[in-house]
Amino acid sequence: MTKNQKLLHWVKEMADLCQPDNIYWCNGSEKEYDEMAALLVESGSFVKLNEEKRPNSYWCVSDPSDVARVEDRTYICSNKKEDAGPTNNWMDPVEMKKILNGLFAGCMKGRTMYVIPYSMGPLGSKIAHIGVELTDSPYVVCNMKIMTRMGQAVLDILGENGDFVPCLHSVGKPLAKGEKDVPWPCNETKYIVHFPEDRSIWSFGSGYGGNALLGKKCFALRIASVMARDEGWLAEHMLIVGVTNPAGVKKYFAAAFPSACGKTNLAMLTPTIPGWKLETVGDDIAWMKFGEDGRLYAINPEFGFFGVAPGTSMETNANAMLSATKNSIFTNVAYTPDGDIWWEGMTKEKPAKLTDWHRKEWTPESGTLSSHPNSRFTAPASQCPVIDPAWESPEGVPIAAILFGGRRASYVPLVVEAFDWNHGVFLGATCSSEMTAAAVGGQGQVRRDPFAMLPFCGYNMGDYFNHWIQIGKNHDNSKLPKVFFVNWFRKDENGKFIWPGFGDNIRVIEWAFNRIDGADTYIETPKGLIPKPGTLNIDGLDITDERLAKLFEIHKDLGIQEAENIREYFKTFGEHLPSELMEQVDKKEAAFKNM
Ligand code: SAT
Ligand code: MN
Repeated sequence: MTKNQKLLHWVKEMADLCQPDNIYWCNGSEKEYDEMAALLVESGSFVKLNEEKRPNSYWCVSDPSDVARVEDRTYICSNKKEDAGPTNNWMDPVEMKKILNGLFAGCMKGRTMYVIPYSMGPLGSKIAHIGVELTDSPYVVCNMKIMTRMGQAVLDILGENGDFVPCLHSVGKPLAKGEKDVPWPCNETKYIVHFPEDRSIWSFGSGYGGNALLGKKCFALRIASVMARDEGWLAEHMLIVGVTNPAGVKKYFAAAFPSACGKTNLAMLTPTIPGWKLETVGDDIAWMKFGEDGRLYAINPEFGFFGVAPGTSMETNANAMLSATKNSIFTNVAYTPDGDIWWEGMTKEKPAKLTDWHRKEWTPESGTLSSHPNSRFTAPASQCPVIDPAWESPEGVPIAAILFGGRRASYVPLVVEAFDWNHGVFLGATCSSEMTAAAVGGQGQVRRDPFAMLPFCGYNMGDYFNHWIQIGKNHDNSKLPKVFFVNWFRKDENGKFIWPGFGDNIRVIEWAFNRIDGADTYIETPKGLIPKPGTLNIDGLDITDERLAKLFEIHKDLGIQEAENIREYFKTFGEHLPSELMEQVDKKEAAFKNM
């Protein structure tokens, strides 16, 4: 248990508000997990998978209305609207607290309030931070057990006076006396609210993913980005990988990509070129603080993967598949007659019969998707076959390079290296992706997603850009990571991808790896440094020099046009935009004009 007065007071206060029937403090043991899962099986929320096929694993489907993060219901309630900035929803914190106090009053009646003390990052690491989530969802408890280090060990570290981020969560469905629960309780009304000045989180009405597992996007990105700004570090939406070259030299990379750009695949990539090795530290979030040697050290604050299931297969990402062979939870995928799970893309051949994510019988003739496009596996990171030996190191791993990426069919080269730190910040700030036909906004339209942080920055994005600029001003630039921008998705005039992608992306990483050591393998362009012809390793690839050149083609007119588009985009941040970034636009435009 705990003697932490702040925690004890807060739990009491929240229990008085939410009025649960019981309060249960999670100890984090396996026994507790099994009991919680058994409870969920009994209530019809979980189905235990065939023990021989997938040991200690469960299938679960959500309410069809509660399937993804709700960005339009997500708020940053800073005292001043300006501090939330133009990219976040804002409401006055006093107003919002009134609304929330109303919604949370009595919202846990008939349920148990679970207290989940959790550490984001290895226990006791100087880079880690502690949160405590109060929730009335045993599904959340089970997922938090996989996604974070949780339980009594965290309370021990918290001690009597330690600080934590309070995270209150309710599915928002109190039970009347004798009322039978539904398998996936939730509420039509949803609020995912962050108070950056209090460093607290209130989430109501959803039980799914980032809405409910509050350690992830809510704490590790939105609240942590504010902490990082105030304390001089970085909380980023980045994977972390260790890359070892054939000579046995190892370097760590962090990388930020908007969604649907192959981030999870890169995090667990199987290299196609001999002698190269890639190991996973994290697949989604990086916390980076400066070490005494002036270098930036990163931890993965998470303990598991909450990965998108559809499209994941032994061909596209064997390491993700192998991570989820046991001790995992599957949400909104399909259930097979022999007690296992399946999703679109897992195997070439579709199973003859399934139970789909609506719990309806499904056959290939059904003409519907058996699994929701945002269906997920929750799997322990320790089960990843290529997990990095240092992934739990409390000191973190030294980051040698940062990659930004996007999905752009034209114009953006396969890889460019930033001229310097500020240019790197510019590349991060201008991250963008073309939307696919399925997404609102229309095909080909470019959506800016700076640093892949658009829905995850807990303060004014202009100030966030400035925080990155200040990092460069306040630190020895020779020790800062080198910055690169990559685009695996350039297409030819027939709409076909030019670059093979997947495991062959290691070739781009090889070039970057050697550039970190100062290899003379670049030429300068207005967009940045690109590989000198002949220096990108294409051994064994079926690609002509002509097609390769297409991957790096730049156009004067498009360059000038893009500079103008970025200038307009930057203006949306008004006075919060650091002048250094406008200077970058001017430089880029001038370089293109001189081309
Ligand atoms: O639902 S989560 O926010 O946890 C995952 C994601 O959207 O990337
Ligand atoms: Mn993510």
